[in-house]
Amino acid sequence: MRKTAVVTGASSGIGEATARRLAAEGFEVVAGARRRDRLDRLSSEVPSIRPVTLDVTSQESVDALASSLERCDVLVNNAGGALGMEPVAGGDVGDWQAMYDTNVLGSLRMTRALLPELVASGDGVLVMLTSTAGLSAYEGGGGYVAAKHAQRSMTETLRLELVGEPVRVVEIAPGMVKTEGFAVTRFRGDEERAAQVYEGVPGPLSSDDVADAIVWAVTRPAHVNIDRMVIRPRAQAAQHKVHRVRD
Ligand code: NJP
Repeated sequence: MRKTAVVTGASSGIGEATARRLAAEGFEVVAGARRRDRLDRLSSEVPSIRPVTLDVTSQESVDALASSLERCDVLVNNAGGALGMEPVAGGDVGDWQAMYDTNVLGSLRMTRALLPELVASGDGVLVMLTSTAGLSAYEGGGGYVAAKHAQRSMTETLRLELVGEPVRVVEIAPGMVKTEGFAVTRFRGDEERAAQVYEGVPGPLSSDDVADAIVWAVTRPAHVNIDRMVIRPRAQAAQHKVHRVRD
């Protein structure tokens, strides 16, 4: 039976690119997200990708996905993102809760649901999409910085707790990635404001750059655990040290 990989947040950006690359590597891919129309399009292009409607903030939805699986060898906890750029003093409690629910608790729900299958596979790989926002703070990072720090801590704790089990725990922490959704979601659909994030940056990372790293980490030999990979564009030396070309 072919190995199965589950990718959350596979309807756009890094998740979609990862689903495509894992399928090209020979995995059966279960692609989960809320926007089913986009998943259906992806699946019609790549038949080894199975679309599943998934909301990682709903236990019921996560359980439904888990019970539809015959096996799970790889879980990529990618669903997530940022909301707003207000300073902490003006932080919106609802936004902070939503970011925690998706990035942290969403990863927890998926991990709890699929860990038995990952262990049973004999060589499971759990990938957490964190962020360089989980490594250092930046002004306006607010609830996103807090959530990604929490997700990173959860990843480290899990690796300690799983030592001796046949499961690798891999953290991928990207810097600036120009994806379809990330900045648009952060600025609530304001495309102009979203475009400014990448303005003048010669070569932000693409979704495919990050997917490439994920698939590389997943396809190392079973005894090789890539603990954390930090990937930034050459033009980004630190969270807020970004080279921009102005005309
Ligand atoms: O963003 P985007 P990225 N249940 O908006 C899904 C991290 N990251 O690829 O449900 C299930 O294109 C959503 O699907 P839908 C970032 O924090 C990024 O850039 O249909 N799925 C979509 O497929 C995140 O963890 C950057 O709306 C849910 C996907 O998530 C990951 O990379 C930098 C969901 C988001 O795709 C992918 O982000 C960095 C839910 N409740 C870390 N809510 C960057 N782009 O610069 C959302 O350091 N999704």
